Amino acid sequence: MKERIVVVGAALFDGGRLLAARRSAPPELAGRYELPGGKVEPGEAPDAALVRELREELGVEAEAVERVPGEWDLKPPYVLHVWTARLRPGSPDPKPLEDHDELRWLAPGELWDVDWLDQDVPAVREVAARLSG
Ligand code: 9L3
Ligand code: MG
Repeated sequence: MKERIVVVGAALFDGGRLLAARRSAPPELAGRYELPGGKVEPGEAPDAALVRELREELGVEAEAVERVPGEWDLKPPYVLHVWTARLRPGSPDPKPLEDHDELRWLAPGELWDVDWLDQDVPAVREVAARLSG
């Protein structure tokens, strides 16, 4: 059986806009936008990992809403799962802390205005399809 490690990415919505976060590292990914998130730790629930990653990366208090169907290959052994998420009442606004250098809130018509990581494009497409459908 092939080991897979799940990376969770957040489709974080606020007021109908989707957050896109520009990576500052590693060099081969820097400058491209992603759905923020990271690796699920051993024994950790994926939705808990998402909340933890958003707290660490953006300083927000968020909650996972639902899994977006699909699984997208990253650099082996990683695979990307995406969850929709929202800010909890009273959460600080997201700030780029350690892993990002720019954040953008994208209105539905602006989803393709940023240079998404190639690996995030199919996931964003799925998020977009569910928004419009
Ligand atoms: N990754 C790709 N798309 C994403 C996320 C959150 C992560 N939306 C890739 C980048 C790294 C690996 O997964 O190669 C682990 O992510 P991180 O822990 O560096 O954020
Ligand atoms: Mg990350």
